[in-house]
Amino acid sequence: MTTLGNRYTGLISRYRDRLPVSADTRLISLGEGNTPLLKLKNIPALIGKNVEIYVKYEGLNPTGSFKDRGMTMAVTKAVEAGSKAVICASTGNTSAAAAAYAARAGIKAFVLIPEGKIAMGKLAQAMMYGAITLQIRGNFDDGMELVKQVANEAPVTIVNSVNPFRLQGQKTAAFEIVEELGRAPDYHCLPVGNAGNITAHWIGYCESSTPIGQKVTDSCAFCDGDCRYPKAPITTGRPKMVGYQAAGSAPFVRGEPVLNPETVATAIRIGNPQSWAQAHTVMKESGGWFDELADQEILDTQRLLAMSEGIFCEPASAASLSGALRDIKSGKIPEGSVIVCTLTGNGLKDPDTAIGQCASAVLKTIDAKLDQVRDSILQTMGV
Ligand code: AN7
Repeated sequence: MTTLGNRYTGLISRYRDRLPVSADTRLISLGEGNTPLLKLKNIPALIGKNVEIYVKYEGLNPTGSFKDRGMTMAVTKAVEAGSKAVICASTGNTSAAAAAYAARAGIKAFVLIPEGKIAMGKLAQAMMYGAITLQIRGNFDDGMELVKQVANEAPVTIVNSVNPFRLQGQKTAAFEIVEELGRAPDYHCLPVGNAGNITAHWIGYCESSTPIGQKVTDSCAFCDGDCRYPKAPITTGRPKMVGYQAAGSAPFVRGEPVLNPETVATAIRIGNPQSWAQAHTVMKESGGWFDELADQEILDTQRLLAMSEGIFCEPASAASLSGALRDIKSGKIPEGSVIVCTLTGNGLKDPDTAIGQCASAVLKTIDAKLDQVRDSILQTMGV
């Protein structure tokens, strides 16, 4: 089959030489990746610090989150292996992505989601893309255990990030950043749930900076000391990786699993992270750290980003910037630093939480009369 012109056709085609696919692998893609790396213009001045902050806006992926990067690989490899169905447990975004890529591939998707605890947009996506959507009376961690067990008893491929192809797809975000900046950032901040994404980014940064033939990182399931997918390094630097959790679901900060995780940032309402060991390796190798944020800090930053930069991310995503701003203010992240924060998901995913925060402040009801509209404008502008 030929393709017309010079279209962008997704991250596997772009990074084919650094991903575990062969020339005749049928690629399942929705044009994911290639997301904007936006430099914040107003927030650094607001906090009075001389730093360069970039946000990687992963909410502009086809299903509205970074999960598409991993899912294009996971579903491509599932189809290559002859699988007819994929399954995942999810706090919402993984289920949306699994459902969409399965639809694209023409196979079935089964998704287990915690009843009442996923954002409305994500539920709409899973249903609309035609996934068999099983709401469980339990949380993500319960769902994850069930998925692992049922995969032994039914012909389904797990597409949670325990599937190593997921991390291979997600590592490409680091490639894009290094290529665009011409160097690695000094700090890379992410929200952490299962810690798959922070691990994947570290793999990507390491592959971008490891001479051919050397071991890339202990976090990579494909790296056995003689990496199967080497590529000439394009930079020598690597960032410190910083992972932020919601205080009510912060197993990495507690040092042990959290039994009943709670947070308004439902995407990261995870108490028993699947990439526990890898994430600790990432911290050791990169010199980074984990920290936690109160729900209110996360929401305040979500709103600050929307109002002062015009960028709308979901609550979980705001944890990366929220933590970064706190650590910049305290000096833990020093002035002069180049910082990248991943905005993992689109703000439109969770309209209820957004409206709940702003309604009384910015939503006014008036009659459909010229004078009332005019007065509202004049009052607001102080004229
Ligand atoms: C917006 O969808 O785990 O640390 O089931 O949706 O790699 O788990 C979502 C995770 C951050 C955390 N931000 O990433 C799921 C799910 C958003 C997310 C994370 C998620 P990991």
